[in-house]
Amino acid sequence: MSAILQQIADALYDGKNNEVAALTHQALDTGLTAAEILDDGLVAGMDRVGADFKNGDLFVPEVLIAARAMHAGMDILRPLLAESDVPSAGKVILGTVAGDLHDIGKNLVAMMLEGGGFDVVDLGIDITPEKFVEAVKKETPDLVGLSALLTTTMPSMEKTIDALKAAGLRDSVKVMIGGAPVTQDYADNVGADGYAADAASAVDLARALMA
Ligand code: B1M
Repeated sequence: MSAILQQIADALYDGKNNEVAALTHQALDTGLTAAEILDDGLVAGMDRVGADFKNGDLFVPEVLIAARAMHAGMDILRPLLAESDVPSAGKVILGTVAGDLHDIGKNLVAMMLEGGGFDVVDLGIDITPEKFVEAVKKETPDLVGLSALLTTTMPSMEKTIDALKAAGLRDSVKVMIGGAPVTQDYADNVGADGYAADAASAVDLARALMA
């Protein structure tokens, strides 16, 4: 990997957004493509953030700061990527389920997925099954991600999956779920395609579901 891409990954890991922006411009000036800078600079840096978050070496504030640095680079690359038709890793619709207002974890998942090269449509909080169904019809995503933080709102996950079935959309998407009270057993019981315990694992899971 070229030295400048390594520098971008390092600066992103350290949350240095101005440095990431300057290095991204510099990398473009040296002739590297937007796709190379995305994959081997920004995504590589965010993958390291994800791995260290998963193993407890980084915490939520550091991940948020790194995500801000990733956005500084993405803002420069986005128009170039749109022009060059670089395929995304996949399109994900994400939301916190009906009745639930918690979004800190869901936002982290969104940022990490973006850092992993996915297009993310974040529907927000308190999203009813009907709104998920509408969004799947409109956006035709590859994946639907459901987040819940309350034991009382976990049943909204099953209701959302049932609504996708009733609308004839279940086979067109993979459904991944997560949130503090959610478990793999629960995911199996409600017929989700996968469960992730944290934001970094959500990226691994999304990649596996796309494979
Ligand atoms: Co609430 N709350 N809260 N709260 N709150 C909890 C969740 C609670 C455990 C606190 C407690 O009692 N100890 C408890 C739930 C108990 C239960 O159901 N078993 C609780 C309660 C009861 C409530 C209210 C009912 C309180 C009340 O009003 N009486 C109320 C409910 C409101 C509602 O939603 N309808 C309420 C309200 C709130 C605030 C609004 C004040 C605020 C939310 C602010 C916000 O999100 N914008 C809040 C907060 C902050 C919390 C705690 C303190 C922190 C949650 C959090 O952000 N964690 C929480 C207690 C705790 O966890 N210590 C608590 C950090 C975040 C990074 O982690 O969200 O787990 P987490 O996300 C992780 C993983 O779970 C995973 O990845 C993330 C990053 O690694 N993940 C996914 C999440 N979504 C995923 C999706 C995926 C994959 C992975 O795939 C799609």
